[in-house]
Amino acid sequence: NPRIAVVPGSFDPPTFGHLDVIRRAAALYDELHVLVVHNPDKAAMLPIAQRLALLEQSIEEGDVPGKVIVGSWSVGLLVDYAQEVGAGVLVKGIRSQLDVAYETPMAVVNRHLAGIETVFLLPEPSHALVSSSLVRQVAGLGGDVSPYVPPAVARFLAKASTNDF
Ligand code: COD
Repeated sequence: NPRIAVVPGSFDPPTFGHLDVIRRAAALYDELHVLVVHNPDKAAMLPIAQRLALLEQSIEEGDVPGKVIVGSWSVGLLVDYAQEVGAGVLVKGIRSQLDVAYETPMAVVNRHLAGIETVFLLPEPSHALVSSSLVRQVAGLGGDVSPYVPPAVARFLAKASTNDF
């Protein structure tokens, strides 16, 4: 049986932190579904379709090895998607105690709901401080975000900085 995992996130926008988790998860599983999920707790900057396009470009430009499928999910439980594609594992990145506190109850619920395990990866230290919210803030104020995001995202944000999203 192929080992299939889902890497869910808001990816608003994708960052080097995300790409690090995706690349390392891709090395652990036969098939990886990177899934843009609407997070009702967060006010979005980019529409889902734009995040999908930027993720696809970032994964391609980043030469992520293995079978990586990019998709989005906005109706129903995340574990419904996982079961639909035959994934037994969710992979998430843990930057700090805050991430542990946020992810722990979801991991327990997802295991109870569907027997889906959550695997946590610790970030590469050089990317551990990067977050989409930081990138949104710097980009919104006209700053250079290229140290924090893949080139495709940096290009998009530089072009979009004079417009509204
Ligand atoms: N280094 C390492 N990991 C990172 C970094 C970094 N610099 N930045 C982000 N990450 C990790 C995050 O910890 C997370 O694991 C992932 O990358 C995505 O991060 P974000 O910020 O893009 O996405 P979130 O945290 O807003 O996404 C949360 C989900 C939408 C995935 C979450 O809310 C979820 O799992 N929802 C499930 C909905 C559901 O089914 N609910 C019912 C049962 S709980």
